[in-house]
Amino acid sequence: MSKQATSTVATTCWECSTCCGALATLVDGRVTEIAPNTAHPGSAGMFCVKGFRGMTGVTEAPGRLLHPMRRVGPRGGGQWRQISWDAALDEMAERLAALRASHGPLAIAGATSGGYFSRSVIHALLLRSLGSPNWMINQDLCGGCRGVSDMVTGLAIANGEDVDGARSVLVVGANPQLANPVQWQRLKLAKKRGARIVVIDPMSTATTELADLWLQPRVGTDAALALAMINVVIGENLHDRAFVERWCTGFEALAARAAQWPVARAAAITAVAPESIAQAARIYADGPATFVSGHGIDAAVGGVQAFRAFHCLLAITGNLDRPGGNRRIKRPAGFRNYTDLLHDPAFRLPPEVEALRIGAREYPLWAGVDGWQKACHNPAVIDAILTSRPYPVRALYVSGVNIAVTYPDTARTIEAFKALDFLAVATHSMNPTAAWADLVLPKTTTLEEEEVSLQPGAPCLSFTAAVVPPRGTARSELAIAADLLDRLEARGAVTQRFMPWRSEREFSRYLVGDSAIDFTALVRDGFARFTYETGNFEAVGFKTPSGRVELSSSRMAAAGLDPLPDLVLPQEAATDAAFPLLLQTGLREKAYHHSRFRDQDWARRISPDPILRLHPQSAAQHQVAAGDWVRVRTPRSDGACEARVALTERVPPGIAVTGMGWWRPDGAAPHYGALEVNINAVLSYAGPYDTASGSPNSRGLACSIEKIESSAVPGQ
Ligand SMILES: Nc1nc2c(c(=O)[nH]1)N[C@H]1C(S)=C(S)[C@@H](COP(=O)(O)OP(=O)(O)OC[C@H]3O[C@@H](n4cnc5c(=O)[nH]c(N)nc54)[C@H](O)[C@@H]3O)O[C@H]1N2
Ligand SMILES: Nc1nc2c(c(=O)[nH]1)N[C@H]1C(S)=C(S)[C@@H](COP(=O)(O)OP(=O)(O)OC[C@H]3O[C@@H](n4cnc5c(=O)[nH]c(N)nc54)[C@H](O)[C@@H]3O)O[C@H]1N2
Ligand code: SF4
Ligand SMILES: [Mo]
Repeated sequence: MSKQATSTVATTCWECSTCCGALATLVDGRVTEIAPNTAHPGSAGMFCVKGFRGMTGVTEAPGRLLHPMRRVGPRGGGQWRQISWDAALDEMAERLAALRASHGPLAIAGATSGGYFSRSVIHALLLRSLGSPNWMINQDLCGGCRGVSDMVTGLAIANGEDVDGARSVLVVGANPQLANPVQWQRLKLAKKRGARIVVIDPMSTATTELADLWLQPRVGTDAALALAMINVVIGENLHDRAFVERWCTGFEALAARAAQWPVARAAAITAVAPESIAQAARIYADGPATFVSGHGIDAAVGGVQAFRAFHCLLAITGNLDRPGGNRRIKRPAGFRNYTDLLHDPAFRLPPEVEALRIGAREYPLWAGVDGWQKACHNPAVIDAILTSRPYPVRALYVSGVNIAVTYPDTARTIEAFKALDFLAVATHSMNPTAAWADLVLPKTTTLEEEEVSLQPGAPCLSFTAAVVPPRGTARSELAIAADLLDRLEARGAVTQRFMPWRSEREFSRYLVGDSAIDFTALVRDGFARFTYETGNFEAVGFKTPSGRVELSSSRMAAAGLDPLPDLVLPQEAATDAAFPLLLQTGLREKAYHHSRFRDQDWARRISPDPILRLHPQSAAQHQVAAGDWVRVRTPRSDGACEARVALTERVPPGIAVTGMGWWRPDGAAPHYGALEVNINAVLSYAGPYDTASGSPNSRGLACSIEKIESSAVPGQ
């Protein structure tokens, strides 16, 4: 018997943004086990099924795309021919160069998931190299409201919560039990050691069960709670006067705005008892307190204002950048985080070109020259493809995002695909987005690509190792971009090469730079700690026009928006008798990350069908029972989405709660179920939008349900 070669490689799981430290065991070059890295300062040994099964599941999937594919026949016709990388990249360069010459660089756009990933930043730099500022990220749907509020208030915390050091924890619109096992564990430990936990959520969850105090507001009314809490804090003199005087501007104005929100008014709007609001304020003010926020108050009209209200509460109670509060993001001296490159003048197009980014005029804090991540307003790009307004967009390169499933209004996204002159999609496997491409490029997975990332919460740097060589001919974003840029340069189609690196290792070394981080140790351990000082406001100031925390935001005012936080209702209520329920989308499922893992047996066993959760009372009213299939519709779209009813008293009567990301890998091309079981098929991307971030509402929408026969269900 030959001796087997066994080794263990430290890496990071990127199957969700928790970024747990992981250890991959290899036997004869094959990954046999993925386990948590207990030494990792961020995840401290926590992990989940997506890490255990998902990373290898995606990498080794039988349906994995191993070679570039070229469309044969009509777009979306499901006919493909395998081609070489040389042929694929030559064709892509040729098509992009031609469209750039005929329509200008602005006619070329890109879509990727978000600034979280280095590969997304590489994608942005590729587009900028072509001269195009038109880069779409999905963060208008994820964390963007938080990001814009954080930026204009000047906190620079992202989330930065220090649950371990907190005396009280305020959880708003987050359910870490499903979404973030590391945070969930930390919350449970905090509870055990006596920290008080306040949770704001319209629905009962495992997290609300952990709470000492649960506030159950009406959907989309959180800003009223936060303003009333500010009013209690100021009225009872519980704020941190020293911090406010030294580091904040606009306190008087904030106090005046909050004074408009006595608890009784907030109670009437939110349906939370006035004494509970006051109690929540007192608990939070008795810090150090940390603010744990989630998707429940993001991705909605009024999301930025809701976050502003909580961020102001955080600042006036002095919970900024102190142990047990919310830490500001810090980096080791000399280290560059890849997200920094988006803002670094050395990697920027001229301001007059950036000002032409789609959405820059309407949403300057999002898409403008000084916008949050300098990304487009996505629905406006879809419109530009379909209407040529404000100017034509003719080519799209989509990479590492499944926008046919994860953007609202699936039918319109698909119409846009059809209207393009050229669509390239980089992906691991065929999906409802890639199905419409002219060229499909096979991408490396998290087990096959390298990355150095900053984990501000830990705080540490994390290393993601290329644990195994790419399967087939899969390539990383960086490798694709480098080779494509060579070809574009040869065709005179490059404005300036903003992506000079030739390998992921070269890029990693560039990021680590001349910092004191020991690169070899970082690679060996999978992480590197760095010294972290809190409260050093003198040394590291606030990135606002005033150099202070702006409770009244001059940047909001300059954008023509309310400088003070206020309640902005989602503007949608179930008043139409034909659409009597309120729809909540995006409930997290343990086995899936949005549209990922849908082809994996382990995940389908855990969660075989899309589920619509109803209170038993609502089910009785609509004459449906547990296990029935229903079709969901909204007045905002012609689409429909099928799901299976589950009954639970966790959901209040009148509300229908579902997940997202459903499609059927074994369904018929080109939709693969994206128009049948995908909740975004019934959502609209046509507004209303948050006035600062441009986010649409992904919950709180009027909907109807209609029972359908199971024979109508595809795949049954
Ligand atoms: N297993 C798994 N984990 C994931 C993901 C996944 O797909 N699967 N996705 C990851 C990603 S990208 C994200 S963004 C995170 C999101 O994870 P979280 O930030 O935890 O957000 P959600 O789970 O969407 O929603 C949290 C809670 O918000 C509540 N909520 C809904 N509307 C409101 C409201 O108006 N006010 C308040 N206060 N609460 C409201 C919901 O009832 C829900 O309990 O999860 C990450 N983790
Ligand atoms: N209606 C509604 N819509 C929503 C939401 C909602 O709550 N309701 N939630 C929103 C949120 S929070 C988010 S984050 C978005 C998510 O939207 P997406 O980013 O589209 O979500 P995913 O399905 O996780 O990832 C899409 C693709 O990423 C690629 N990918 C995955 N892992 C890797 C990897 O390790 N390496 C590489 N190179 N590529 C990889 C795969 O090609 C995969 O198909 O959806 C948003 N859409
Ligand atoms: S929570 Fe799960 S999917 Fe997310 S990084 Fe950790 S192990 Fe991976
Ligand atoms: Mo997200």
